[in-house]
Amino acid sequence: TSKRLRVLVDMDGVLADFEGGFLKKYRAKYPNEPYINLEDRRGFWVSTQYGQLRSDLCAKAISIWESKNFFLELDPIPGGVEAVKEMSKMENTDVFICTSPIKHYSHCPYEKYAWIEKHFGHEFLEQIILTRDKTVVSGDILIDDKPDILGVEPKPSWEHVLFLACHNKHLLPSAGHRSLLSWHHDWRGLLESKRQ
Ligand code: UMP
Repeated sequence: TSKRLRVLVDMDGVLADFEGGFLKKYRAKYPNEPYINLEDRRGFWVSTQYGQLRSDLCAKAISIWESKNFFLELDPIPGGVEAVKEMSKMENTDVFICTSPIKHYSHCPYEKYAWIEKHFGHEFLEQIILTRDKTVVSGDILIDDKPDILGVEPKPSWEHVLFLACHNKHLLPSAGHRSLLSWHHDWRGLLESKRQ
Protein backbone atom coordinates (compact mmCIF):
# COMPACT_ATOMS: atom_id res chain seq x y z
CA THR A 1 0.00 0.00 0.00
CA SER A 2 1.29 3.40 -1.03
CA LYS A 3 1.06 6.46 1.16
CA ARG A 4 0.15 8.52 -1.90
CA LEU A 5 -3.47 8.98 -2.89
CA ARG A 6 -4.34 8.43 -6.56
CA VAL A 7 -7.41 10.34 -7.73
CA LEU A 8 -9.01 9.63 -11.11
CA VAL A 9 -11.29 12.38 -12.42
CA ASP A 10 -13.66 11.86 -15.35
CA MET A 11 -13.87 14.60 -17.99
CA ASP A 12 -17.29 14.71 -19.72
CA GLY A 13 -19.97 15.76 -17.23
CA VAL A 14 -17.41 16.30 -14.44
CA LEU A 15 -14.85 18.78 -15.86
CA ALA A 16 -16.35 19.58 -19.29
CA ASP A 17 -20.05 20.34 -19.83
CA PHE A 18 -20.94 17.68 -22.40
CA GLU A 19 -24.71 17.89 -21.79
CA GLY A 20 -24.90 21.69 -22.03
CA GLY A 21 -22.62 21.79 -25.07
CA PHE A 22 -24.65 19.06 -26.76
CA LEU A 23 -28.01 20.78 -26.25
CA LYS A 24 -26.72 24.16 -27.46
CA LYS A 25 -25.24 22.74 -30.68
CA TYR A 26 -28.15 20.33 -31.31
CA ARG A 27 -30.69 23.17 -31.13
CA ALA A 28 -28.54 25.37 -33.38
CA LYS A 29 -28.17 22.61 -36.02
CA TYR A 30 -31.74 21.27 -35.77
CA PRO A 31 -33.90 24.27 -34.77
CA ASN A 32 -37.13 22.61 -35.93
CA GLU A 33 -36.63 19.24 -34.21
CA PRO A 34 -37.81 18.33 -30.71
CA TYR A 35 -35.24 18.26 -27.92
CA ILE A 36 -34.93 17.22 -24.27
CA ASN A 37 -34.47 19.90 -21.63
CA LEU A 38 -31.63 19.13 -19.22
CA GLU A 39 -34.08 18.74 -16.32
CA ASP A 40 -35.84 15.99 -18.31
CA ARG A 41 -32.69 14.00 -19.11
CA ARG A 42 -32.75 10.39 -17.88
CA GLY A 43 -30.09 7.76 -18.43
CA PHE A 44 -26.41 8.24 -19.26
CA TRP A 45 -26.81 7.86 -23.03
CA VAL A 46 -28.10 11.02 -24.72
CA SER A 47 -28.47 9.11 -27.99
CA THR A 48 -30.75 6.51 -26.36
CA GLN A 49 -33.16 9.09 -24.95
CA TYR A 50 -33.26 11.04 -28.24
CA GLY A 51 -33.90 7.77 -30.07
CA GLN A 52 -36.86 7.15 -27.76
CA LEU A 53 -38.22 10.61 -28.57
CA ARG A 54 -38.13 9.77 -32.30
CA SER A 55 -36.00 7.05 -33.82
CA ASP A 56 -34.17 9.29 -36.35
CA LEU A 57 -33.09 11.69 -33.60
CA CYS A 58 -30.56 9.14 -32.29
CA ALA A 59 -28.34 9.64 -35.38
CA LYS A 60 -28.91 13.40 -35.30
CA ALA A 61 -27.72 13.50 -31.68
CA ILE A 62 -24.62 11.43 -32.48
CA SER A 63 -23.80 13.79 -35.39
CA ILE A 64 -23.37 16.61 -32.84
CA TRP A 65 -20.54 15.07 -30.78
CA GLU A 66 -18.93 13.53 -33.88
CA SER A 67 -18.50 17.06 -35.31
CA LYS A 68 -15.20 18.94 -35.32
CA ASN A 69 -14.77 21.30 -32.34
CA PHE A 70 -17.56 19.74 -30.26
CA PHE A 71 -15.25 18.47 -27.50
CA LEU A 72 -12.80 21.37 -27.81
CA GLU A 73 -15.50 24.00 -27.30
CA LEU A 74 -17.15 22.46 -24.24
CA ASP A 75 -17.44 24.88 -21.32
CA PRO A 76 -15.86 23.88 -18.01
CA ILE A 77 -18.15 22.56 -15.27
CA PRO A 78 -18.16 25.23 -12.50
CA GLY A 79 -15.29 24.82 -10.02
CA GLY A 80 -13.85 21.70 -11.67
CA VAL A 81 -10.67 23.07 -13.17
CA GLU A 82 -9.86 24.95 -9.96
CA ALA A 83 -10.51 21.86 -7.81
CA VAL A 84 -8.32 19.57 -9.94
CA LYS A 85 -5.49 22.13 -10.04
CA GLU A 86 -5.70 22.42 -6.25
CA MET A 87 -5.72 18.66 -5.62
CA SER A 88 -2.76 18.20 -7.99
CA LYS A 89 -0.75 20.53 -5.72
CA MET A 90 -1.70 18.67 -2.54
CA GLU A 91 0.96 16.63 -0.76
CA ASN A 92 0.99 12.89 -1.47
CA THR A 93 -1.65 13.23 -4.16
CA ASP A 94 -1.55 12.11 -7.80
CA VAL A 95 -4.40 13.22 -10.06
CA PHE A 96 -5.24 11.72 -13.43
CA ILE A 97 -7.98 12.72 -15.85
CA CYS A 98 -9.55 9.45 -16.92
CA THR A 99 -11.84 9.75 -19.92
CA SER A 100 -13.39 7.53 -22.59
CA PRO A 101 -13.12 8.85 -26.15
CA ILE A 102 -15.86 8.11 -28.67
CA LYS A 103 -14.96 5.54 -31.32
CA HIS A 104 -15.36 8.11 -34.10
CA TYR A 105 -11.75 9.15 -33.50
CA SER A 106 -11.21 11.91 -36.10
CA HIS A 107 -11.56 14.78 -33.61
CA CYS A 108 -12.36 13.59 -30.07
CA PRO A 109 -8.98 12.30 -28.78
CA TYR A 110 -7.09 15.32 -30.19
CA GLU A 111 -9.65 17.75 -28.81
CA LYS A 112 -9.60 16.17 -25.35
CA TYR A 113 -5.82 16.78 -25.21
CA ALA A 114 -6.30 20.33 -26.54
CA TRP A 115 -9.03 21.05 -23.95
CA ILE A 116 -6.79 19.89 -21.10
CA GLU A 117 -3.88 21.97 -22.42
CA LYS A 118 -6.14 25.02 -22.77
CA HIS A 119 -7.62 24.80 -19.27
CA PHE A 120 -4.76 23.21 -17.26
CA GLY A 121 -1.61 23.97 -19.23
CA HIS A 122 0.85 21.87 -21.24
CA GLU A 123 2.31 20.10 -18.18
CA PHE A 124 -1.07 18.55 -17.40
CA LEU A 125 -0.96 16.46 -20.60
CA GLU A 126 1.11 14.04 -18.46
CA GLN A 127 -2.01 13.33 -16.39
CA ILE A 128 -4.36 12.15 -19.18
CA ILE A 129 -5.61 8.57 -19.37
CA LEU A 130 -7.73 7.83 -22.45
CA THR A 131 -9.44 4.46 -22.11
CA ARG A 132 -12.70 2.81 -23.02
CA ASP A 133 -12.31 0.57 -19.95
CA LYS A 134 -11.76 2.40 -16.66
CA THR A 135 -11.89 -0.84 -14.61
CA VAL A 136 -8.33 -1.74 -15.69
CA VAL A 137 -6.97 1.60 -14.38
CA SER A 138 -5.88 1.52 -10.73
CA GLY A 139 -6.63 4.30 -8.28
CA ASP A 140 -8.07 5.03 -4.86
CA ILE A 141 -11.06 7.01 -6.08
CA LEU A 142 -12.82 7.67 -9.41
CA ILE A 143 -15.04 10.74 -9.58
CA ASP A 144 -17.43 10.06 -12.47
CA ASP A 145 -21.03 10.92 -13.42
CA LYS A 146 -21.74 7.56 -15.10
CA PRO A 147 -23.73 5.37 -12.68
CA ASP A 148 -22.47 2.01 -13.97
CA ILE A 149 -18.76 1.76 -14.75
CA LEU A 150 -18.10 -1.72 -16.05
CA GLY A 151 -15.29 -3.47 -17.86
CA VAL A 152 -13.13 -6.58 -17.88
CA GLU A 153 -11.96 -6.15 -14.25
CA PRO A 154 -14.76 -7.29 -11.93
CA LYS A 155 -13.11 -5.75 -8.83
CA PRO A 156 -11.62 -2.35 -9.75
CA SER A 157 -9.25 -0.88 -7.15
CA TRP A 158 -11.00 2.50 -7.01
CA GLU A 159 -14.09 3.58 -5.13
CA HIS A 160 -16.51 5.12 -7.63
CA VAL A 161 -17.90 8.40 -6.33
CA LEU A 162 -20.86 9.48 -8.45
CA PHE A 163 -20.68 13.11 -9.60
CA LEU A 164 -24.14 14.64 -9.87
CA ALA A 165 -25.39 15.34 -13.40
CA CYS A 166 -28.73 16.14 -15.05
CA HIS A 167 -29.09 12.50 -16.16
CA ASN A 168 -28.36 10.87 -12.77
CA LYS A 169 -29.81 13.20 -10.10
CA HIS A 170 -33.05 11.20 -9.88
CA LEU A 171 -30.96 8.16 -8.82
CA LEU A 172 -29.69 9.92 -5.68
CA PRO A 173 -29.17 9.01 -2.94
CA SER A 174 -27.82 5.76 -4.28
CA ALA A 175 -27.14 2.83 -2.02
CA GLY A 176 -24.46 1.83 -4.53
CA HIS A 177 -22.02 4.68 -4.09
CA ARG A 178 -21.11 7.88 -2.35
CA SER A 179 -21.72 11.01 -4.39
CA LEU A 180 -20.29 14.47 -4.98
CA LEU A 181 -23.06 16.99 -5.68
CA SER A 182 -20.79 19.61 -7.29
CA TRP A 183 -17.23 20.97 -7.13
CA HIS A 184 -18.54 23.47 -4.58
CA HIS A 185 -19.25 20.58 -2.22
CA ASP A 186 -16.70 18.86 0.03
CA TRP A 187 -14.31 17.11 -2.37
CA ARG A 188 -11.44 17.79 0.04
CA GLY A 189 -13.21 15.81 2.78
CA LEU A 190 -13.83 13.01 0.28
CA LEU A 191 -10.09 12.78 -0.46
CA GLU A 192 -9.20 12.92 3.23
CA SER A 193 -11.60 10.03 3.92
CA LYS A 194 -9.56 7.88 1.53
CA ARG A 195 -6.26 8.61 3.28
CA GLN A 196 -7.39 7.10 6.61
N1 UMP B 1 -21.18 9.63 -25.27
C1 UMP B 1 -21.71 8.85 -26.26
N2 UMP B 1 -23.07 8.77 -26.35
C2 UMP B 1 -23.90 9.42 -25.49
C3 UMP B 1 -23.33 10.20 -24.47
C4 UMP B 1 -21.96 10.27 -24.39
O1 UMP B 1 -20.98 8.24 -27.05
O2 UMP B 1 -25.11 9.32 -25.63
C5 UMP B 1 -19.72 9.67 -25.18
C6 UMP B 1 -19.13 10.96 -24.70
C7 UMP B 1 -17.85 10.53 -24.07
C8 UMP B 1 -18.14 9.11 -23.63
O3 UMP B 1 -16.81 10.52 -25.03
O4 UMP B 1 -19.32 8.69 -24.28
C9 UMP B 1 -18.36 8.99 -22.15
O5 UMP B 1 -17.12 9.00 -21.55
P1 UMP B 1 -16.94 9.02 -19.97
O6 UMP B 1 -17.65 10.25 -19.45
O7 UMP B 1 -17.57 7.76 -19.43
O8 UMP B 1 -15.46 9.08 -19.79
